[in-house]
Amino acid sequence: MSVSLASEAHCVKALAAKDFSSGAHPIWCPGCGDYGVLAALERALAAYGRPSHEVVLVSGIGCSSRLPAYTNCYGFHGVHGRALAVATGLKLTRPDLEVITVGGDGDGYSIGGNHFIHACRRNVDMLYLVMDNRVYGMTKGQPSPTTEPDWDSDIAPGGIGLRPLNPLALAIVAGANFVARGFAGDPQGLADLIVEGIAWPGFAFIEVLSPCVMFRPEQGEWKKMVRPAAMPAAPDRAAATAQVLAEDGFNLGVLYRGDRAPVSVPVPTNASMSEIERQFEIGA
Ligand SMILES: Cc1ncc(C[n+]2csc(CCOP(=O)(O)OP(=O)(O)O)c2C)c(N)n1
Ligand code: SF4
Repeated sequence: MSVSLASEAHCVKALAAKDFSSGAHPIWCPGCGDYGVLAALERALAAYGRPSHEVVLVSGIGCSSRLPAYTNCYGFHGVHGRALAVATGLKLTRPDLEVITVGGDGDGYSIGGNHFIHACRRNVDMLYLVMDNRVYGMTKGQPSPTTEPDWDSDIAPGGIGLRPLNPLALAIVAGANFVARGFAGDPQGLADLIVEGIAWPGFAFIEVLSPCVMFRPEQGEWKKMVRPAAMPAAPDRAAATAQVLAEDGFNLGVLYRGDRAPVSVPVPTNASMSEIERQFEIGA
C-alpha cells in the first residue's frame, strides 16, 4: 500500500507552521524536548495542509499533555490516561475531523496503558504521539513504565529494578497499523513521520524520544545516540516485533506499515439527544 503524503484533497491552500501556533508561550522548562515536538507538529500540519479548524488535538495530563494549548487547533485537555478514549469517540462520531492524540509515557503507558492496547487493536483512523522522557515530569520525577531499571533517583533509590515496557513492540503486537520512532531534537525528521502517520489509514503510533532536562538531564546525550532514518521498515508484524526487541531503542524511522482496514461505525447524523439517551436506557 502506498499513501500520498501531500494528499491532493487536503492541499487546497499553502499553510505555514506559524498558522498552527496559538501564540501562547509554553511553560515547559527551557530545553525541554516537548518544544521540538511542538515545532515538528506545527510543521507537519502545515505540510499536510488541512486548516486548523479541521484538526483536533486530544491530550491527558502531564507536561507533554499541555501541547494542545500551544496550537490553534481544536483541543481537548482531558483527564490523566484517558485521552485515547476521548479521541476514539470523537473520531468515530466525527470522521471528517483529523484527530491527533498527544501525551507522555506516564499518561499513555501507565494509567492509560489499557486504552493504548485497545486503541491499537481497534484501529480507528487517527494518530497517537507519545513524548517519552522515561519519567513523570509534571509530578516531579517518578519512574514511568519506560524508565531504565537502574535509574537512580531520590524518589527511587537504586532504581526500580523492573524491565521497561517496549512501546513499539506492544503497539505492533496489539495491532497498530503504523508504528514509528522519532526524536524531539530532529524536528524535520519527526515532521515527516507525523505527516506519514496522519496520512496512513488506521491507528498510527509514533514514539518520540523527548528529553526531560529537569529530571533526566542525562537525556541530553540522546542527540548523540539517535540514528536518524536508520530504522529498516519490517515486512510483517513478526519481523517488526523481532527487530524492535533486538535493537537498542535509538533507531529512528518507520518500523511498520500495515494494511488493516480502519474501523468505523455508522453514525446517525440526525439523532436527537433524547434518542441517544434512549439507546443507553437499561432494557431498551
Ligand atoms: C487520575 C490521576 N492520577 C494521577 C495524576 C497525577 N499526575 C499528573 S501528570 C502525571 C504523570 C505525567 O507523566 P507523563 O505522562 O510521562 O508526562 P510528562 O509530565 O513527563 O510529560 C501524574 C501521575 C493525575 N493528574 N490524575
Ligand atoms: S519537567 Fe521535564 S517534561 Fe516537564 S517541562 Fe520540565 S523538562 Fe519538560
